[in-house]
Amino acid sequence: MLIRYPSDIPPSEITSRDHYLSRRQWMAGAAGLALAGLSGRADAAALSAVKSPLSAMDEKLTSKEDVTRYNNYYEFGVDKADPAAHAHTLKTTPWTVKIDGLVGKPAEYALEDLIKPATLEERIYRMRCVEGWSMVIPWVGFPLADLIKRVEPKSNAKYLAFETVYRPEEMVGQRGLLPVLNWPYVEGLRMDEAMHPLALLAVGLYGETLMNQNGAPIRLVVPWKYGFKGIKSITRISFVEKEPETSWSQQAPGEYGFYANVNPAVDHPRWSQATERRIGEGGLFVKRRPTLPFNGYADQVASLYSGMDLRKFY
Ligand SMILES: Nc1nc2c(c(=O)[nH]1)N[C@H]1C(S)=C(S)[C@@H](COP(=O)(O)O)O[C@H]1N2
Ligand SMILES: [Mo]
Repeated sequence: MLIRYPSDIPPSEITSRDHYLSRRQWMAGAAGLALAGLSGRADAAALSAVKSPLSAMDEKLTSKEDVTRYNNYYEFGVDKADPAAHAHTLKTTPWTVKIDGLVGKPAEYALEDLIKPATLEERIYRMRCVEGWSMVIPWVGFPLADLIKRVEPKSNAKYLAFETVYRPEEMVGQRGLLPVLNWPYVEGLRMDEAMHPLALLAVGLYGETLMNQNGAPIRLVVPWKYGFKGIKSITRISFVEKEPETSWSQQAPGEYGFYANVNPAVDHPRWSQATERRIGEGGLFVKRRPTLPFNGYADQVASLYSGMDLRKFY
């Protein structure tokens, strides 16, 4: 996000989706659990999910095309079209997530075993990127809090540290001599943020398993924070005592903080955060929308930060 401001992808740059999207195979092993089975398409599997009262009901969904072709996933390149073009090289079967640190049940968990006990929900959330654009995405996932409770955190576990897979041989953007970020991509949440019912581990969107460009097979979604907190393709979650490092604040500490709550009153040093462009609302005369405190989730989350100076803890 430091690099450039790509415009919308011209249709001529969009390659056939079926051509490069990888087959979702982990579903086969997990079928019959919370899952409806294969959809018959080569690249994704249908997921059954219950509707959630936590969904934003009054928003028009961003098209699936935009959600899956206009992405930030720097492990596959810095242009918005790069992840859709290059992410098929990531092998997501089998997949494990290492859970370690201050927990009663540390282990290297198979993805299926993390999903099996969960009830998958559809959660329609606004997503606001720190670059000044937004989308509305129907995720499928389960509350991060459910997973946290299952692994029995110790009382001195104050934060969660997340890590994306590090596989330069499968991720073209991790191979450069001048890395854009310190790989692997890392993120973190305070324990009370992680336990908040809105914090979601997503395994799908639009009723199907995640495509690689959206962070398959499992990624974080924290709708009241800037999009970069939503770390993709998670391989490790550590329970720790101290605030963990995060990739974007390592890269530019004056521009990206640990908290990264959506806040129209605190501008990025190089641009305003007061308004946003909703992806898909094209046209010459379409106005930018006002950005809402905590991305419109203030009623639910503002109390997490009472007494904190949000200009200091941006
Ligand atoms: N591992 C990893 N996770 C990441 C990113 C990234 O570059 N690498 N980009 C972040 C940013 S800036 C945004 S806005 C969202 C975009 O998610 P989407 O492409 O699924 O819409 O993913 C976030 N998660
Ligand atoms: Mo972002």
